[in-house]
Amino acid sequence: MPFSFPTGRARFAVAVAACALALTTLVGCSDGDGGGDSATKSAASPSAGGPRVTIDNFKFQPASLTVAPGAKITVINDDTTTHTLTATKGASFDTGDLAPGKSATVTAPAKAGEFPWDCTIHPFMKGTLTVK
Ligand SMILES: [Cu+2]
Repeated sequence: MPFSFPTGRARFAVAVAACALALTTLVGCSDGDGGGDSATKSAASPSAGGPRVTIDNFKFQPASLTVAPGAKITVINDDTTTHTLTATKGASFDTGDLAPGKSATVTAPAKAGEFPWDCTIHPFMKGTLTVK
């Protein structure tokens, strides 16, 4: 017999053991980093304090945002496709193409007013920035 059953079985057992070990290590690692990671993430989201817009499911959230003149706005693409957040009138802020999972920072105009934006790839996606 070219194929030896016990050897195959032994290999399988080794593979399973290696997997289990890798899994344990992985879980151990993510447990260890987990706290740090999620702390970093939540620090980057609400506790960072800055205004931000999240893009998800072809929508800007929030679709209208009020900020101070010159404020830095973090734009996060949480969607599965590329989007932009681009001023359409009266201002020139633009994230450029934002791949899924990427974020960018735009600067609000220094003057008060209402500045509509859209996604240049999906013009039906709209929002408004109010500066005051
Ligand atoms: Cu889009």
